[in-house]
Amino acid sequence: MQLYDSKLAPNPRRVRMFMAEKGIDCDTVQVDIIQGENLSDDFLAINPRGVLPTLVLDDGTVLDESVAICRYFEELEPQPPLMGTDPVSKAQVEARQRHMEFDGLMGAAEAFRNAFPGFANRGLAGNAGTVDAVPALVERGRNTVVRFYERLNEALAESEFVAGDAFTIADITALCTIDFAAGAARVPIPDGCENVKRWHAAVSARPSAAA
Ligand SMILES: N[C@@H](CCC(=O)N[C@@H](CS)C(=O)NCC(=O)O)C(=O)O
Repeated sequence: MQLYDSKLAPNPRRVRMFMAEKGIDCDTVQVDIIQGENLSDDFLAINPRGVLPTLVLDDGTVLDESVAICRYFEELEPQPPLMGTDPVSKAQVEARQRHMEFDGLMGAAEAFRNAFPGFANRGLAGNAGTVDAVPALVERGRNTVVRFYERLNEALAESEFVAGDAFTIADITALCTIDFAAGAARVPIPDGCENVKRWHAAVSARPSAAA
């Protein structure tokens, strides 16, 4: 099993963190997105979509999409459960994980992608052809992230973790989103979002956060 990974990117980090929580290890291959290695013929022969993370199983099966890869690991190694434990909690975790992606990660990606000079003609991730960046999307993406922080702050007033009282994949997506938003997209956790700050400190202290 081999994980095609990219150290600085948020989606591969989600999978690394998920694996670390479960104590799963595998060979990794670093692919430099900034230099466009993900668009090389060699990588497109593995994943024609040109995105990371990409997991290649021993029988040659190729899995992409972070959550699909996590689902595979959840089935392979159910403990500790990170995607819910019964019909209701599984649905709730999935909903919260999607909220973190749509409310936060997409806005942060939009803000970063459309501002970063190296992506001036790579406005969409992966093998999407030549797509110009749209500068107006930087502001829109940043505003989306601010709304995400505010909503998350309200949710974390009610529960210890993003999807309730257990640490799940929704926390992993939220942490990777926030660290990417605060760093690459330059939208740190605003003052006033004290619940988010408390949660962020706690989740960042988990050993898996260093994965
Ligand atoms: N929905 C996909 C998104 C994958 C994705 O966009 N990954 C980014 C890295 S965070 C990527 O490969 N970018 C390549 C590029 O920017 O060309 C997933 O969750 O795996």
